[in-house]
Amino acid sequence: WAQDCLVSNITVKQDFDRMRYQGTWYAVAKKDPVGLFLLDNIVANFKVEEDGTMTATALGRVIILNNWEMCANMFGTFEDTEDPAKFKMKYWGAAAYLQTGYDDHWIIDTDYDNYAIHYSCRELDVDGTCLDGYSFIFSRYPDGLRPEDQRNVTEKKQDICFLGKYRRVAHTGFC
Ligand code: ODT
Repeated sequence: WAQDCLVSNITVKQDFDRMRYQGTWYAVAKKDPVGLFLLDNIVANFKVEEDGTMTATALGRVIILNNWEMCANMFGTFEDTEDPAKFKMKYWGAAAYLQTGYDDHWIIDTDYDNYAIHYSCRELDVDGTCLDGYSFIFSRYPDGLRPEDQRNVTEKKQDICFLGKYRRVAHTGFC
């Protein structure tokens, strides 16, 4: 099949269930955006609040002001859209010098128990492809994906036109 890489053609998880998505996810790979922020040791924790809102916290190693290495403590709230797997994520840091923003947050695929593929396009190109975006591959286990999930994850990386653009995310215990 021919791949057009149009952001509007990217498919996301059908009937996404935020309740089952809760809990800890370890980033095992990341496609960076322009001006990357979270470097490694990235762990996200999702929660559904009593009013049904999805929220998350994330830890990750960052380098602030060129040379100051620290563990960033980040918070996010997710606004619902008409698609249950597409959110708008408002995020901020525990400290004022950390990044804040408002990004798309799409769950491309997940089986809830083992792996998840996240996608965010920050800037659309004039042709409808993504000019600046980022993506996380999450695992429920810090040491990586199960072999049986790897083929599907590779396929999804291709579907979102980020295949070959990921780097491994190390978990060394820094955060
Ligand atoms: O690291 C980058 O270069 C871009 C990502 C910055 C966004 C980090 C904000 C995290 C806010 C807390 C939410 C956690 C959910 C994480 C799930 C996926 C990654 C945004």
